Amino acid sequence: MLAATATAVAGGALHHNGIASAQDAASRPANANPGAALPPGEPGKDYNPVIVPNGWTLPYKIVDGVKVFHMVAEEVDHEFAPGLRARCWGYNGSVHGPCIEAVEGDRVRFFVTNRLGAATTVHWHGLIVPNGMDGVGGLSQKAIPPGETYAYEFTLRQNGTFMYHSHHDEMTQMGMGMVGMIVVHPRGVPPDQRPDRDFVLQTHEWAIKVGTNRPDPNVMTDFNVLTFNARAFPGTAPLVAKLGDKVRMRFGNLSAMDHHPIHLHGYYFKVTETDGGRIPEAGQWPETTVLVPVGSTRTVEFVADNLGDWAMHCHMTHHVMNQMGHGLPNMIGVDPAGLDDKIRKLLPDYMTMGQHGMGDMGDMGMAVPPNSIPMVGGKGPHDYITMGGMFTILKVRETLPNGDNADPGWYQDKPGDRSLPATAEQLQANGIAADGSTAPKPPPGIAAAARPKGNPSTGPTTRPTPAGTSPHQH
Ligand SMILES: [Cu+2]
Repeated sequence: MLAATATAVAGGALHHNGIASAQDAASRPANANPGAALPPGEPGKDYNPVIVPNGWTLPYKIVDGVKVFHMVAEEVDHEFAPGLRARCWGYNGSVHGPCIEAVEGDRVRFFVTNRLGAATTVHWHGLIVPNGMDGVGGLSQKAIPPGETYAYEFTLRQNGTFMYHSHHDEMTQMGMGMVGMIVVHPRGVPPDQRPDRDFVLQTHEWAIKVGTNRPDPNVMTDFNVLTFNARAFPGTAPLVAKLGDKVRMRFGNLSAMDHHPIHLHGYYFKVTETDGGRIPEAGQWPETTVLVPVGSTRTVEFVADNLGDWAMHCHMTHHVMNQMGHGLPNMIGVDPAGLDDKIRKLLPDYMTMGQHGMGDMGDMGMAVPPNSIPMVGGKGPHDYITMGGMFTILKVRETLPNGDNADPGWYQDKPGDRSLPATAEQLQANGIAADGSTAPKPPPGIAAAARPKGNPSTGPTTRPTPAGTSPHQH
């Protein structure tokens, strides 16, 4: 695991505030002048720049020792995945806005130009800033009118993972995409203690009705496009790492209504950071799924010591589906034979779908309506991948022949390391009947009662009570 950077940071306690300062006092060296800015931190020298899959980092210039950024709020024609575009609101021509990367102690100045038709602000979510720089429309400033440029300026007194977003008509503006990530690196971390791969991923949810080309920010529950960095699988770029790399992943969530439990296969990781700061090493707990609540960031770290193509996705199963069809009737188990014949008299191409689930929906090659994508899927090395939405792949390789962050292609596993059809010899040697008849069955009392003859849907709803129990003890 990575060194606990909080203790290694010179000037790591540029701010003190309430209970936190008492708790942190022992581990965070005090700075004599909490408001003082330090010389601008430099990439390479002070930090290893982050990787933003499908995104980018906003360049800055230095004017009189201040890092100067220029953000432009504007409409953006954005592609969520090949085949699905929408007119969103973002920053500097991208959705979401670019990642802002700086170093603790930096003095930063943001010019925000509003090219939207509506007033807007930028709020620096999680950053400790002077009240008038907090970006809450009406409360801490006048919202930036269309066509105008406002300036924000403050000193970064923390390190960690934060976010920015519009804080004016939030439901509309954030629902249209006006969010982004902020990474503030600590100072004084030796290069060998920094992560080799420092990924930034922002989760979001959108409602883009099939046939439309704008997100609907008024929707409260029916989100149908779920994204990492505003891309839905198969539109998500893989996360590439080299065997042995120290990997950090920073997740932020500014979805309207949903928390996202992000699950990584092939690894366990430690949760090392929230948007409140670095978690002391003794408190970093191991997990395979990290819940990223709305309005929060979570950072996880691990060493990439397991080769392969590893799925990483939100574990809410409706969040790994794409558009179309969440309002479908439940067809699981339906025998459509007679129905299809009747309907084909009216609609010659008609075919009932979904009686075996949604797994076949992607690779049937069905035409989908204009500007929409199949509910699931992209081509995988062995079969169709029946996932969509908030799904991506961590690719860990011994060598990266295509370059550092380029997709190395599909993983070539070793003979014997992949699930294959069982051979007759295997089945016989292990005493397994391929029809399932030799498989263990539940003990009496657990097994379901045999179905009564006749119409299964009108059979008795009560089950036999196991000996010695009453029905209320189930
Ligand atoms: Cu989710």
